[in-house]
Amino acid sequence: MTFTKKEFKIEFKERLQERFALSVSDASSKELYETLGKLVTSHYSGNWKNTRQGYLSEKQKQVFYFSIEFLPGRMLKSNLLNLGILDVVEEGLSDLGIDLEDLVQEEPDMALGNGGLGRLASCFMDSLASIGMPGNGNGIRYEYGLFKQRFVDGYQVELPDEWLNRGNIWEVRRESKAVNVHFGGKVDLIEEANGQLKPIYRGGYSIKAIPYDTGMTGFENDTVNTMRLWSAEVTQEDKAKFQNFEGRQELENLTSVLYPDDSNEQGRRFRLSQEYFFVSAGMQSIFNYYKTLKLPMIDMNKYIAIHINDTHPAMCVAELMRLLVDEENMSWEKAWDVTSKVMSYTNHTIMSEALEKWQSSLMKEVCPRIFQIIEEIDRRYVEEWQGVFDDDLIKRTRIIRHDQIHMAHLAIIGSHSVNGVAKLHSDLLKSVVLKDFYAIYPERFNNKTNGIAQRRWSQLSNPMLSKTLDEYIGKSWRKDTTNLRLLLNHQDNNKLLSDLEQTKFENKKKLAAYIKEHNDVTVSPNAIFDIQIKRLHAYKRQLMNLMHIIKLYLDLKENPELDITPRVFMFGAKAAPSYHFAKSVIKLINETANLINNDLDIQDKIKVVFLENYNVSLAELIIPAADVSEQISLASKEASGTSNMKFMLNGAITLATLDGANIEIRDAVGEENIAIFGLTESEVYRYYNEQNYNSADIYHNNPVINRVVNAFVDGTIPNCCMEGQEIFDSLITYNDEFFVLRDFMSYCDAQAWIDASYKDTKKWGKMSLNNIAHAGHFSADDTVRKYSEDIWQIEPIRKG
Ligand code: 26Q
Repeated sequence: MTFTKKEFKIEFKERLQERFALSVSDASSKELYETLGKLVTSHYSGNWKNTRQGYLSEKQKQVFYFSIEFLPGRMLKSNLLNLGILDVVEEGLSDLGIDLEDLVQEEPDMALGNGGLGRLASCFMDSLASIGMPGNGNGIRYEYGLFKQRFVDGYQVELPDEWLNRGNIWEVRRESKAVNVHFGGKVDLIEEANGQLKPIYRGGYSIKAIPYDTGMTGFENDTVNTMRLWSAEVTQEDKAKFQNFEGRQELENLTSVLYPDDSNEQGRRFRLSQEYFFVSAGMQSIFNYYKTLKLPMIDMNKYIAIHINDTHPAMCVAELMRLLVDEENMSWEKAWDVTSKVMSYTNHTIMSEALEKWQSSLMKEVCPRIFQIIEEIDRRYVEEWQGVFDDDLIKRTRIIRHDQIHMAHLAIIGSHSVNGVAKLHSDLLKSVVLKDFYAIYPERFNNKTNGIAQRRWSQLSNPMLSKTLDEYIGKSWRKDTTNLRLLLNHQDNNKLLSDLEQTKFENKKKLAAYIKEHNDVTVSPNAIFDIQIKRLHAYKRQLMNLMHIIKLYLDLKENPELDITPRVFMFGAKAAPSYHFAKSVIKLINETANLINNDLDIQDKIKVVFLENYNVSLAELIIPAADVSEQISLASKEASGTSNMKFMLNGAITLATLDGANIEIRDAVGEENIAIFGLTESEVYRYYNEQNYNSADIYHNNPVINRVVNAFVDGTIPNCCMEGQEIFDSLITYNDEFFVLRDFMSYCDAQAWIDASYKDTKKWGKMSLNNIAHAGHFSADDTVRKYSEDIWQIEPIRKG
């Protein structure tokens, strides 16, 4: 279904009148946005219905992607693009005197995630629909998304993200599909005549789970899949029942807030309840769907695949067992066979503190039947392998150990596939993190390197670059980004190189204007825009970036005539509210920015900007304007990274360690088009094995490092005595966990290479072109195709 510009204008005006009794000139941006939103949803609602009915009538195998986070950002433009009406609408609105961008700004970011993992889930939703795969999302509809970040006196302050305040035009509340999720109480097992154990529930309470569905439109293909997010509601009746229950307040607020920690935070009862809530609600709704197909339960794996995105939904394994054994009276053995064929699991982290564990006693309280089932899975696991593998191996890999439930173990034991998110990461899973499991189930392990929704990160966020590309290589890259390779035929086309440079310059001007408005700092678009945007984490080493900035500052103070290419260092990062170290780094960066930006000696050669409240929409403004992409985690720590892929697609040069997907980026663009530095993963592990890293030695023996580290404690950076001391201690007293000092000189060399290379405009332009040309490697469409073939065994939609 499509329309001409004329038809669009008529329909738009009619809808505006119908809904608000207004004409264009009287309407506010918000009213215009809502009108356009409704027009868009009505535009795809027919295909949404048809897609769902098609799956049903064809009984197609579908995947359900369980993720405790989704991070779609804004959806208006993405939907317009996918429906093939972006240009018509933009022009039509312009005829009416409306700037589409103004309406876009009215949409709050849907920020129901912390970072990479949630954004990946949303890129996958886009890609599943765009390649026409039967794929659904299942998650939580948090009333408050990730906190809004403000800086007060250089410190991070968190404010609630009230994204639903003004309504959400994309969601549909489906009261009729509500289910109850049972919490607490006691469960007795009674043996029945046939020997099966039947659970009898005593006490506890149910919480009503209401699904809110959002249509996920595919790119120009009539497919509209569903992302289903669950909201908890406690009825008046329930409230009366649990008057005295101490956790009642909590339960009422079960889906209020997203936990703002992207690792580390463990053991909170409330988080466990959130996990069981969306797992149980999602599994029940899949079960209800499957029953309408009237197929044998034992065949479920032929029609349903369930994906566990990190361990947060790992209870899916036990919940499916519960439904099959308790509700459908299937034997344990048969149910287990079905369950492990249905489930698959992705690991996103190697940081041991992020591996989820729960106290047995807590799980027993929150979901007693699930705890029993996990105990039984654990018991049978031990029984199965006793005598086959040695006892120590079994002990290390069993699910319950020292009264703790290891969620990754549950996910692996209950799945037929376990994958990492970049080649190096998947290798490390096999050789280090999940080595024991690799010995037991080698056939389950595989790699699926992450990818990005390339249409969003090029066509939508960088229309100027997109137009330039069209001019030289045609439009085929818009559907298939491997065609970006056609650019390689134009490497020596000076006109193209200068056009690319010009688009970058225009994007930098846009970002400079934003910075002027929000940070009141003037930055020149002629300077190198050097950018690090990601969660603030010690392993990501924003601190090393800061130390290099301090070094440049001290060098310039000593010799103001120093010839360096003007550079703007930019940061965007939220710190988990309880992550002390990360918050100190934010304060230090802000104070350093203040110091440098206001020091006349520096003559604008360097500027430092910390962009407040980094989110998906801000990323869409920042990435097109980047010259340098900072990907400087300690080798082996970043599972993959995905912003690295977005920067590359927008022509930034990657400055990176050989970590995560950076390695595959280097392989794609070639060594001459990337700046690599630092320890390799094997060198890092050698230090671990030999336990001979000593940061104090480096500090005492290297005068450059000595001077920079001292700047944290000698008053060079004003107003952060305490924070400076903490950082100093982390580096020297606590032996620099992430080898910042070890990699620092090598990082400075790489930065010097960037400085020199940028001066050679042609060389830089060619490097940039090469990065764009090879970015097709990292398309989420391809990644999802591989998941579909190798793991989920699903096929593109059959049109009935
Ligand atoms: C765990 C327990 C309790 C509370 C919170 C958590 C928690 C929440 C979020 C643990 C981890 C996360 C998120 C992890 C994440 O975003 N990982 C990133 O995943 C990306 C997509 O695969 C990778 O590109 C990144 O390298 C990885 O850091």
